[in-house]
Amino acid sequence: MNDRLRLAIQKSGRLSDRSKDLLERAGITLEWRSGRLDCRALDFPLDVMLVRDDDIPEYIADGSCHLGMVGANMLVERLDCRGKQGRYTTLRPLEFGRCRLSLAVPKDGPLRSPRDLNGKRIATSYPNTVKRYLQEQQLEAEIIEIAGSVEIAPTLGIADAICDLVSTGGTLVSNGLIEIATVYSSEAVLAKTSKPLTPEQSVTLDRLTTRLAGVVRAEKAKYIMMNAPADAVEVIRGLIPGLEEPTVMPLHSQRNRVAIHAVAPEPIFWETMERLKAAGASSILVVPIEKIFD
Ligand code: PRT
Ligand code: ZN
Repeated sequence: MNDRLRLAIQKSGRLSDRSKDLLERAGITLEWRSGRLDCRALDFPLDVMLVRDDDIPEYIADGSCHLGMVGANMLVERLDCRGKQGRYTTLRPLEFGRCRLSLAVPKDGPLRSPRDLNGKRIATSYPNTVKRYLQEQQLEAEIIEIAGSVEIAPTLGIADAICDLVSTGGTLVSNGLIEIATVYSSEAVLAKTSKPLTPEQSVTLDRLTTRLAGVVRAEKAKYIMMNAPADAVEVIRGLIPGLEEPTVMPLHSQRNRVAIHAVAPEPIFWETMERLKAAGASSILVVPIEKIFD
């Protein structure tokens, strides 16, 4: 069968639940059988492979998987920094798995900036990305490659600094480390192989990306409705970030007021609601959107 697409997602870890959830919300039913690392979608020409996140970039690059949901950090480390950036394209960010690859040093030590790392040792699981950063910054430091628990390296005396992923920053604090520079900002993305797809697979890919885009955009977007003075419509449009054409309808009983309905692409915060009210809006409703299909 050459019409089915093969998608790699992380088997277990920080990205796996969100990846499965996205597929499910895109209307793709997967029946996971215990012990099996591949799964055929029941109602869509898609097969999903459960693998380690480290392996996803190479599967995409060699075309053994057409698609992958993976941290952009991993694509940079495994492909871009090895001159293989042409082997894939990033189709879209997935709005989860946000983190940054940061340089960190002992809080109580003498190192304070990337310049101080000249001649020092940096422990990391991202040696290629760190090497590229050092070259760009014209710094010379020794890279100590460690598979995991990188934060312990300075305490063990095997490195002077670390370069690791940070999300809340809690792990750095617990290990007496502070960030001194961001090397790369990352989030999970949908990436596609550069190897050619069959016409059937291309059609499936279009359907899949449209659905995923609909789910990802809907997650952030809100539907907002309110009544407002007719002459405040332009002010109100300016108060809602990214708002495109709102629908403006006359109110049956109040001639100088209108109903405004619109899709807001970003979340609506309480501060915005307060500003809308100050501009004369009333009965402001903000409701979640399940899917967007353009
Ligand atoms: O078994 P497998 O190889 O598939 O999984 P893994 O253990 O290597 O990866 P996993 O699940 O930890 O991470 C997968 C991806 O999640 C990463 O490649 C990133 O794209 C993304 N991600 C987002 C993170 C984090 N946030 C994160 N905080 N990956 C790892 N961390 C770790 C970090 O290494 C550090 O140890 O969490 C710790 C720091 O967290 P905070 O919140 O204390 O700052
Ligand atoms: Zn991994």
